[in-house]
Amino acid sequence: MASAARSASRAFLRSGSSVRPAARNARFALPAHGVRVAARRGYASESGQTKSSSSTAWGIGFVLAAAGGTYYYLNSEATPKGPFVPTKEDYQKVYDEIATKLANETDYDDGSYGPVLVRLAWHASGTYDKETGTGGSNGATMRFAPRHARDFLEPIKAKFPWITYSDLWTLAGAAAIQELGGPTIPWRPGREDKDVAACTPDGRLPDASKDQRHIRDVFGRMGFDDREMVALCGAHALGRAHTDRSGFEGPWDFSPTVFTNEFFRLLVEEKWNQRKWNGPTQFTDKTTSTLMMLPTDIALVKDRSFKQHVERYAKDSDAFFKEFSDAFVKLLELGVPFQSKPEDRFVFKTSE
Ligand code: CCH
Repeated sequence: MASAARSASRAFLRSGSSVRPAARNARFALPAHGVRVAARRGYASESGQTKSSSSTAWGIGFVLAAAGGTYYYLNSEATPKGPFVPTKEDYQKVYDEIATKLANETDYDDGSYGPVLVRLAWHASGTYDKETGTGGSNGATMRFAPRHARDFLEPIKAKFPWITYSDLWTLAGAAAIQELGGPTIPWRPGREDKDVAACTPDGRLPDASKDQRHIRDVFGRMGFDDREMVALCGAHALGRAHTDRSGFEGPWDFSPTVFTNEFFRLLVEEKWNQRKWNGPTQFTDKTTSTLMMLPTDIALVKDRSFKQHVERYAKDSDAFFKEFSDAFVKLLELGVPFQSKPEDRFVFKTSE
């Protein structure tokens, strides 16, 4: 049944949607990479001490200078040429690399790694606590960054070693939203990678089996209001739940690799029944029984204040795109001590 939704999603993609080529094959066809320790927080291991061994050419190495992650180009005598200060164009190159890889590697899940990259950016950022100023994307301190997303990004980190993991993870989330047909996500660099001591305690991310009070507690702790909470949850238009990850199963709509307001339309227009199965409580649509909603998703229409935004976004895709973009930009910047100003954010060019 879930495969019906998957086929529909691919058909949607094939039907001339603005986005990615259709998937070739089923999900989980990804080669079984081992968990790479370096991907976890290996920033201390890669650059440093790299010296060119070539006596004929200028060797270029990168040295991680101090905890800030500033890279220095070295010549063959290992004399610093000065800090490498990446420009907007350098970050656009990282964006382009992510976009190309997303377009080429369609043999995963519903045909795109985009959704899992969005989830990585959200989880990296969603640990923020406005009272203590702890958590957030600064630090790349996520201990359980999804393996698929990390493995996808590791070659990009290797190609652009000057970018911090925490900048890369958030940039990838912004790129995925744009590449999957969503709104522009202005983004700026400035996150540093930190070591394990900066990890926040577990339990800061939301628990899908809970209700509206829990959503308000968790997102309120990050500093979001009701409108922003609902807008952010609209990211569930993308991707699916996996029994081997969260225990839940299935996509939220028929086009899980295209960013739309379908999540809200279906929440309002479809009838959602509790699924009878040997798994955690989740809901399934009456019409096809192929889609799903989490208890926290259903809480968005049970709560009066949340529901008014769900209904608004269901009717007005432009409003959703705009308000999602604003809230997602805010999410990715929580707790980051930027040197730059909000008006200095980069607007990346989406691939053709
Ligand atoms: Fe989410 N999310 N999310 N979510 N999420 C899951 C998957 C995705 C909750 C629970 C889950 C946001 C908010 C919430 C994505 C983006 C966002 C899954 C299935 C659960 C469970 C994981 C699995 O099994 O693979 C809960 C609870 C909340 C809030 O209360 C927010 C905010 C965002 C982004 C802005 C995306 C994308 C996915 C799909 C991932 C994939 O692998 O396809």
